[in-house]
Amino acid sequence: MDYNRLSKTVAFALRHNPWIFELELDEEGWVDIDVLVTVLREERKAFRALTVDDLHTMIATADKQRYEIKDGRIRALYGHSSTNSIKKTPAEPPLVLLHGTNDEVLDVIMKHGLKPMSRQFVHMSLDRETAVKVARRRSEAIVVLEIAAKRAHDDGVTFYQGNEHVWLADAVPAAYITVMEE
Ligand code: HQG
Repeated sequence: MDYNRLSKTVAFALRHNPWIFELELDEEGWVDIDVLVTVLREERKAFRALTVDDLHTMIATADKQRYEIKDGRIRALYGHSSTNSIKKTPAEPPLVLLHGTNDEVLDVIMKHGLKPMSRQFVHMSLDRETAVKVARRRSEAIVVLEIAAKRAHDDGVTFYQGNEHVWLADAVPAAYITVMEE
């Protein structure tokens, strides 16, 4: 089993295009794990022998905590497209969060703030290493931004926790952003 490929297919289904598999996510993004296994078996040749155990192994061996399994259901913890309206519980963020991005969009971000773009939320991380990795997906010319998360939260910006390392927000105004590393 190619767990990396499986994770990408599950992201496609649970973050971006559930309707392609005729999946109906509930408002928190959950779907019955047996239903997901059945549709992936039917719709993807590479996964025609897929089992629930494979999904557990995929999660246990992943470099990041992208999915959660609970009470026979599975969901993506972050990364959802703006077309899927996922309800998250607001939470108090740490003092500071980081966002890695590329040099080309720095000016517009420093002027207009961080926007969710094609996703439902802006994604930020607790640690520099994650922020750098996120940024390097797109470019070598990266910047790491520091978000005054606690101050933004106290001023009314809503934050949500994705997983242990990833935090989310609807948007982050420029007033809370400084360049940490360019
Ligand atoms: C940028 C992956 C112009 C933003 C990653 C980013 C992460 C703006 C891009 C997670 C902007 C959106 C999310 C503005 C933000 N003007 N550009 N006002 N505001 N941007 O992919 O944070 O491995 O939607 O800086 O590792 O890069 O798949 O977000 O460059 O955790 O689990 O617009 O997805 O996780 O890009 O990545 P994305 P992201 P997985």
